[in-house]
Amino acid sequence: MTKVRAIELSLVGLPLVRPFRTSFGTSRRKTCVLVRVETDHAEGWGECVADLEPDFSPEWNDSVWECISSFLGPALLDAGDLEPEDLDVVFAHVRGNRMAKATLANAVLDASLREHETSLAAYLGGVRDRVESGVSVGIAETTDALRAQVDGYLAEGYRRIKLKIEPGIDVERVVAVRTDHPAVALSVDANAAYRLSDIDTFRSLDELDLLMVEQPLHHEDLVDHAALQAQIRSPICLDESIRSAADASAAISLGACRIVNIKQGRVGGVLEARRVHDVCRDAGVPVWCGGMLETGIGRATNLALASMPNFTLPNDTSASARYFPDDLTEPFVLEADGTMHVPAGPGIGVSPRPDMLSECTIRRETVPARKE
Ligand code: OSB
Ligand code: MG
Repeated sequence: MTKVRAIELSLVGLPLVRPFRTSFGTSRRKTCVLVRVETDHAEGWGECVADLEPDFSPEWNDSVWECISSFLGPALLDAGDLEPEDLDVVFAHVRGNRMAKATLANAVLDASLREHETSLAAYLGGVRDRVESGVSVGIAETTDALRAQVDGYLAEGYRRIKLKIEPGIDVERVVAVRTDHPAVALSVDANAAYRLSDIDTFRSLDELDLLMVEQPLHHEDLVDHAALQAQIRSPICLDESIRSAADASAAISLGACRIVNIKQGRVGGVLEARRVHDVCRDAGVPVWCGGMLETGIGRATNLALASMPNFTLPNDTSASARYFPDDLTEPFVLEADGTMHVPAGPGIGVSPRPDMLSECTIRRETVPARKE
């Protein structure tokens, strides 16, 4: 049993090595909420995957902050002794807000595992100590700029290239990269920017031997994804559409996807991510671990998750240097064979470097206990 006696929220900001452009916007800086919980015997860390605006998901940094500070945090402080697995019940009175729930739930799990001197990967039943890593490449200014970036990442050893696309900046770019690298594992991610009526674009992409087409259509439209999947050979992978194990199960039954991108933050934390993993495994659907440009805290969590058996495709778990001039934790590095080590220490196995944390902190608050 673990009892959380204090919860501290921080908003942190880190410069990115280069702007990251997707179909929904351009990110120049990473700004996220970090949670630190304190128990009698340990501390635990959670990093939120939300960003400044509700563009990728309905949540954003300020909504996460408010949700934890006003609802989830006080409920957790009131709950007394608990197991991390009990948090679903503690948080059940708050609907949605999965990214906020994930942040706090992951921090509690981290603290509990540190108390038990168990690594997150071991707790999850991880089967590998290194995970295959790919890289997600933002929409570049020009095709030549994109080709140069891809060449650089492949030279570093990344095992899969994922190109962000949007209507009008798609087929020509993907053809260019495919022509440069006929055998590389290549995928595209549309972040929900297309419609079923864009079928001609998908037919062209279908000729390029893609590993998958990620989230081509609207995030709430599983039926249209099923209709598209019936018309193309490339497997559809869902990201935004999958908010829970129930969503994964529905999407698979409908034939809306053949691959699932698991982001633990998007589905409410590591424990729900494990349930998504299990649903997909039982249905014979491979999964991989997505990323949200996390700092080392979120990356450590993701690497542990990706050590589970059904994570059989390269993950968006790239090295610290791909994202930040200076990471919040000790930097994560890519091995020459395109893998990354899964942290083996207790909990997520890493903590923020105190100097970096104070340098990056924009705002901090201690969550008050609920008023009587
Ligand atoms: O759709 O996978 C996505 C980053 C921010 C928001 C959405 C996505 C992404 C990425 C980055 O693709 C993957 C990474 O963290 O390396
Ligand atoms: Mg995606």
